[in-house]
Amino acid sequence: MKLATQDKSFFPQNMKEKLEAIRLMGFDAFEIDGSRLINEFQDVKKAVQETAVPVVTACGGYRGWIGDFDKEKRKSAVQDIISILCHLERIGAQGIVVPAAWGMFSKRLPPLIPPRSEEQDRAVLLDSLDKLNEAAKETGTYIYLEPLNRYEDHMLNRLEDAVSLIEEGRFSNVKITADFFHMNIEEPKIEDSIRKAKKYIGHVHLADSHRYQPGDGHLDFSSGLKALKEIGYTGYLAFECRVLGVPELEVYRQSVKYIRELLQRI
Ligand code: LER
Ligand code: MN
Repeated sequence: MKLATQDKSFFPQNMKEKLEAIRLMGFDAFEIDGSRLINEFQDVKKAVQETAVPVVTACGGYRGWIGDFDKEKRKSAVQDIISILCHLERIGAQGIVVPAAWGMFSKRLPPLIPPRSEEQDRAVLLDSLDKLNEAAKETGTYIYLEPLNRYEDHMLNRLEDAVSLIEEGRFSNVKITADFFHMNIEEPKIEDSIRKAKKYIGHVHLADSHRYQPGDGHLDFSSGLKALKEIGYTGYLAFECRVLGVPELEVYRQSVKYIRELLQRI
């Protein structure tokens, strides 16, 4: 398994310097914001070529959500994600992380009752994913569908929710992002859920129990990483976390070391 990171405020702004700093910190690759990929495409492409540090995935950076309540916003999300996929293809990247929606509605917070039925949610998601699956096939990329915890999304919370959609739609190019922070809240046992979803896990997000850097909280990463190893997962573990402690860069580097050591031991 290889390590990637999203952008951080303490990384250099310049893309080439950013990728070089990422490598020095112990990462193998970068997960980029989708709008930055598009807006600074030539810069990103050149930086990847010059540093040989790959951009492997995109996350965010598009309008609306694929499961948006608003039809026009869903259309924008699908359209923007397709454009991001086309740019990812041009730099040989793998795909984009896509939740059903993020922060649009939670059934655990007032007003508790969403404006759409579960059946309608499902129909809308299948429709968006059908369009995205075609675009992903054409570009040789993947949609990494991401279940989020109950407070951040009401449609897809567990890995099995994403599996069920992928199986119903028979989507060849839709896989799952297994995010340890969300799994820690939603999965009864992270390692069992990983094993059950083994055919579909294509990407992983890492953060500790409190959404800060791995190693700082109380999440047991070793059992989850062991399950990933057992199922033959050889993809990226992308750090998606805030950083607690100073200096941030050093604390972050320690966290990379912590995960690398765990990977050696499992
Ligand atoms: C949000 O909590 C999250 O995990 C992101 O990856 C959203 O795509
Ligand atoms: Mn995530």
